[in-house]
Parts: sequence; structure tokens; C-alpha cells
Amino acid sequence: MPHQSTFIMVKPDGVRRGLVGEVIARFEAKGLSLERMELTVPSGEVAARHYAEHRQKSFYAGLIDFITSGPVVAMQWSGESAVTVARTMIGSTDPVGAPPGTIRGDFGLDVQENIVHGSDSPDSAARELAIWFG
Ligand code: IDP
Ligand code: MG
Repeated sequence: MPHQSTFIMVKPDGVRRGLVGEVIARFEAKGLSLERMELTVPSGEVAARHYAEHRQKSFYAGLIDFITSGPVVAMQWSGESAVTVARTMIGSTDPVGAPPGTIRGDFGLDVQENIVHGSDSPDSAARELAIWFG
């Protein structure tokens, strides 16, 4: 099982709702290691690069408005299979269907404002970490 790094972001809704500590506590308790962390209001350029795969989607403009609407907490976490482990802990994209025990399952109801982002593969993690941390 590979040691991996992944990009995790508490989205603006998660910061506004005071869920930063909750999200961090869950990854810490799981045994992942926090490597980098920054509170930042994303520029339109960073947001567009991060969500480039969704450029043609109907929700894209709203998504960029949302993600640039306030501070996010951008983080790098590492550990055994960190990409998959974090995605499992975050839960499915739509919080309505995300199981209890996952972050989205426990804290959300809105498919856009779903609290947290996690990279979907090691390649995505490398790409996203380069966008956010250079
Ligand atoms: P993921 O965050 O679970 O990987 P993606 O399909 O990559 O989900 O979508 C990226 C983000 O775009 C989601 O986390 C969510 O904030 C937003 N999003 C996805 N689908 C919809 C939708 O149908 N309506 C509005 N926003 C959406
Ligand atoms: Mg995704």
C-alpha cells in the first residue's frame, strides 16, 4: 500500500460554518499527517485551474463564484493510501446520499456547498498541490 500525498480543502461554506477544526480532527484521528496548510481567498485564476475539468458543466460558473466567495483552508495531507482514505472519509459528492460517518454525510445537504474537497487520484493530487502550493 503506497504512501501518498493528497490535496484537501475546506471550502468557504465549511469555513463559514466553523467546521475547519472538525475536518482537521477527523484526518488527524485517522492517522494522516498534516504537511501544509494555508487560509486563503482563492483568486479566480486558481479556482479556474483547480476546477478546469468542469469548465463545460452547467454548474461551473456558480461553482467558481462559490469557491472564491471567502476564505478556504488549503491543505496537504500524507499517509498510507492518503488519496483514497481521504475520499472515503469525505463521502460522495452529493451530501444527501453520502453515508453518515462521512464528512459530507454528517454535515451537508447541498451538492455545491459540500464542505470539503479531496483529490480523486494521485495524479489529481500532484496537479492540485502544484496549483495551490507551487
Ligand atoms: P467531488 O468534489 O466529489 O470530486 P466533482 O464531481 O469533481 O465532485 O465536482 C466538483 C464540485 O463541484 C463538487 O464538490 C461540488 O462542489 C460541485 N458540484 C458537483 N456537481 C454539482 C451539481 O450538480 N450542481 C452544483 N454543484 C456541483
Ligand atoms: Mg472531483
